[in-house]
Amino acid sequence: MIKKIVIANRGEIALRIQRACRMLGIRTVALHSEADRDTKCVRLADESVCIGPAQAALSYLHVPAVISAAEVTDAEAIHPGYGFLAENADFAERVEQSGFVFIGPKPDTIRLMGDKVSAIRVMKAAGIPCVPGSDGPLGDDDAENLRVAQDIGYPIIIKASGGGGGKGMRMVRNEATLLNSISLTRAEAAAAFNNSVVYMEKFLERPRHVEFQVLADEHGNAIHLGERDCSIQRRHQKVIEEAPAPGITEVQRAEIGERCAQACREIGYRGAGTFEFLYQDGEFFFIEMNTRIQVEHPVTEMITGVDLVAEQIRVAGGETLSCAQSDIRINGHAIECRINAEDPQTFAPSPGPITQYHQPGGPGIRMDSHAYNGYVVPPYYDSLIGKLIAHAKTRGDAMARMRNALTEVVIEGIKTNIPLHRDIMDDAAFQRGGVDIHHLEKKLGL
Ligand code: MV4
Repeated sequence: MIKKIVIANRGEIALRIQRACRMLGIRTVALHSEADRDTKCVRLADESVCIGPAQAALSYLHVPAVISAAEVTDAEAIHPGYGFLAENADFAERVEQSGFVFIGPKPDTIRLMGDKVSAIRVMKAAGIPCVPGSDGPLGDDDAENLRVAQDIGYPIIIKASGGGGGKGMRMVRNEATLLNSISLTRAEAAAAFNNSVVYMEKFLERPRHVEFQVLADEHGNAIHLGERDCSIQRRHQKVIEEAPAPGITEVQRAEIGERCAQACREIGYRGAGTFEFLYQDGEFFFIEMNTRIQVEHPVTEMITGVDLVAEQIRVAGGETLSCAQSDIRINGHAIECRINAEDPQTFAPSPGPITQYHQPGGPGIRMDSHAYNGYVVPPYYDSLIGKLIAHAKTRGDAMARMRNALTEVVIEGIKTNIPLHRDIMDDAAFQRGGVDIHHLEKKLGL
């Protein structure tokens, strides 16, 4: 049994992890930088440790400082949250070598999924539908690469195996630019990820981003919790997510979801995970797997009633999942708006003191935020200051509750993207549901 957990993160997710710990009767150690002393997570923790200066590289990303904090507080486990060290296999390995539980998958699983070529290879072998592509790394044979692209059919996309989340990709419309694009992507990948391996996929022109949530324990149990639609994004930053994904049938959900759960059993997956798909013309195409708890996990929690962070902690401690697939029912619809401290027009970060803060409420409203009256948003980290989640029986009612909550919420002193969220709730195509990944950028005129 885990009795004390180090929370190696900040912001809203640190608070979310702390709440799950309290539900499980686990004591918490809040790690923080010098810039995050006056935070709710630090105030509410049983213990706290300052691990370094404001810059993340010297605090939240500083592996020896994080592990030392676990040692001096005599904790059993480390929860990495998302971002920072969450998908760093070397960190997970050092956590285990130091005698602590890493709350996440095995280091080798993180490493396997971090390499996109190997992730696609294992998922294809496990029966997950993938994008037609090179089925492995591209070699140095120009004629062969031209042939591979010809067989797939243009347009194609070159991706770095060490990339992901939008970094290290290049779209190619015809064979005139193929070889040059491969060289450029290779060089960028070598510089950015210290890994020059690239691969090729058919480029999908108008996909939606639909991802499946899974949970697995060390005893061979794995379940899926349905899917989320994350297509409302700008420059690879998600803005709004919802669950279930509009238009996905129960049959599709059961089929793809069960394949994801089966893949987890086959690879010995442990903890929470997400299978990312592109969805176009009624078909799912796997692109990547995330091995962390995700920002948008609350929409899945709202429609399933499962506490995903608590399940992560339970299975990390060697317990079995608290629910079987037959216990999972999709109940209604949930939408999440990411509230960022940024200019709603230019998207420039807007750090500084919050002079007035009032959270919205009412039936079906949840706000996950570390902000409070007088909180100063530091300039050193991402600009996410909260997540507003609306849940209701139908998608239309969830949108109505969201619109109310967006009217009710007060955040003054800094700029936020709340006006953008109000615009999107009033967008006719968003209201119909099922817009593609380009919709928001087109609407914004980018
Ligand atoms: C693609 C694609 C079209 N076709 N792959 C971008 C992030 C990374 N996770 C994968 N990405 C894409 N891969 C093929 N074969 C279009 C994107 C893409 C995208 C995907 C999901 C969410 C937003 C996106 C924005 C631009 C491009």
